[in-house]
Amino acid sequence: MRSHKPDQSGGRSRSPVRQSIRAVVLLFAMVVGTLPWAGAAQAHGTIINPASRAYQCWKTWGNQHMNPAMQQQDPMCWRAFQANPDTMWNWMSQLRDGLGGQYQARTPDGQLCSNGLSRNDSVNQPGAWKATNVSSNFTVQLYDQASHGADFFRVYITKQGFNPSTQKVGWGNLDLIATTGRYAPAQNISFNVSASGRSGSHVLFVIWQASHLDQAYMWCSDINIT
Ligand SMILES: [Cu+2]
Repeated sequence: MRSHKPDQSGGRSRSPVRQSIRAVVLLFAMVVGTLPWAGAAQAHGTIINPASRAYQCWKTWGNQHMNPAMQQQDPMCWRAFQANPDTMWNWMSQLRDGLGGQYQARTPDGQLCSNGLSRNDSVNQPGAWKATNVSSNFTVQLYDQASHGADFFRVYITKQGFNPSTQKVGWGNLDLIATTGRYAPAQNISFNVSASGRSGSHVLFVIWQASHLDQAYMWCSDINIT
C-alpha cells in the first residue's frame, strides 16, 4: 500500500501517467538545451564585408562543416571548427559588456581578433586566412540582427609589412584609419574607409561600440588590397 502522507502538491496522490509526462517534458527541455543552434537565437552582429574571420568561415563552410576537403582548401577555417565550432555558429556574438572604452588596456596583444574571448582564440592565430579583395577605398558593412545602433566604429589596418600568415595582431601593428560618428539603429550600416599607401595582404580591425548599452565588439577581417 502507498503511504497517504500528503505530498507537496497539496495532498493528491501523483498518478504514474502524470509523472511520466513530466519526465518526458524534462527530457525534451534538456535535449533542446544542448542543441548547437540554441545559442544562435541571440541577436547581435558582425562585419560581413570584408567578412570577419568567423563569419567568413561560417558563410563558406557552415552548411558543410564536416567536409574533409576543408582541411586542405581552407586550413584556418578547419582549425577554427576543430577548436570550437561555436565561434562560427555564434559569429554574431563576439562581444564584451562594460569595457568602459578601455579597449586597449583590456585587450592584450595577440587577442584582438577574438575580442579577448578565449572561446574564440582560433581567430587570433596567424595563417592562410581567406581574404577579401578590396581596392584602396572600400566600404565596410556591419550586419546587426538586433539593430543596436552605433556610438561609433573605430577602424584600424595593419602597417605595411605586417604578415598575417605569421603574425598575431597586436596594437603596435595597427594604424587607426577611421573613427565614425553615431549611427541610428538599423540592421545594415556601412561606411567608407581608405587604405591608401598600402597593398597586398592586410588585416582590417574594427571596433563597434553599440548604443543600446556599453557593449563592445571587435573583429579582424582579412583583406587583399589590389
Ligand atoms: Cu546584441
